[in-house]
Amino acid sequence: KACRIAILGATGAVGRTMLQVLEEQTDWEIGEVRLLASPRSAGQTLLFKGQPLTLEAVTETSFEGMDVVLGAVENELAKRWAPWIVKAGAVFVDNSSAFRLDPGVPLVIPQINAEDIFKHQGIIANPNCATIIALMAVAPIYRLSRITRMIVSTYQAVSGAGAAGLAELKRQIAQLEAGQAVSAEAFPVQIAYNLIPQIGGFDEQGYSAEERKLQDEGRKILHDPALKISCTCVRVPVLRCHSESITLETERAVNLEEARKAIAEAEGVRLNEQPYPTPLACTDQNQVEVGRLRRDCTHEKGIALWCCGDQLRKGAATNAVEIVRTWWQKQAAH
Ligand code: 11C
Repeated sequence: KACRIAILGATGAVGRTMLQVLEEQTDWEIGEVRLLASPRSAGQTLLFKGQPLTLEAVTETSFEGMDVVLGAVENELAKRWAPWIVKAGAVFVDNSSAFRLDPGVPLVIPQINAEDIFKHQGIIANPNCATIIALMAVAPIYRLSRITRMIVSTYQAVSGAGAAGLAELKRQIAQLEAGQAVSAEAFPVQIAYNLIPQIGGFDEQGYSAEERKLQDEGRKILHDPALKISCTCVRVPVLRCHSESITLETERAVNLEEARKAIAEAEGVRLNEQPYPTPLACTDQNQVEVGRLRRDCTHEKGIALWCCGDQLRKGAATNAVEIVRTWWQKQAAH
């Protein structure tokens, strides 16, 4: 049976990437694809397998007849439409952060905790992009020995903030080249030729929302509430692909050769030490690349590494589609 899939928020950076990733699926059957967006975009078309698909304005009946709805909208809209999706009998695979920490909602990276998919009650959450990329890199090591502590610094591309973030970097560069004043709208301050150590608002401890997500979501996905994670999330003037520097401590000492082998053999991850992953080289690929593997010289059970992943693909669309595929293929097997 073919899986009927709607994309809620089909015109955004993540929604468009979801459509592209669906187009690339070959080992399971996708039936009707329905594109849902705001009334402003209704009537426009996007190509799917060479055929134009017309965007429909989302309404309370838009989800009827669908098996799955892929969510690529902000929290408020995800909350607005979730009850209607569930009522229509579709599974909502949501990329917003609205439901991620809800105990009744599985938060899933299929290569790490696929079994959680089957505990869903209508909604499955897709994790934050920086969280997915970090966990894809460290999970192979975690499987060798529990990780007790992680220190993460992220270097996050502007497209993490959607199409508006991309447009802002390009516009500011053009304005600076033309000797014009720049204005900041998508980011708190100028991003062109700059770094911004803030993604989301700060809490009372001084962590930003993005940093909190990495901590809270990482613990939930690994089923390890005691895992200590501290991070600094930084927006960098890169168009696409998040990069992360990670230092971790394991319960038992893991030697580098073991770690390398585990990373090299892990699904969805590529070990790249020739010479190292970069965001440009990892752009538009589904795999997360890991390199710069070395001993942390400050701790006997410590390992340091560097990783890059396309946050629109594995950090968002690819992971969401993999959740659907895992769920659908198991359904089909019964
Ligand atoms: C960014 N990671 O790069 C953010 C965007 O929780 O899904 C994604 C926010 C989220 O700005």
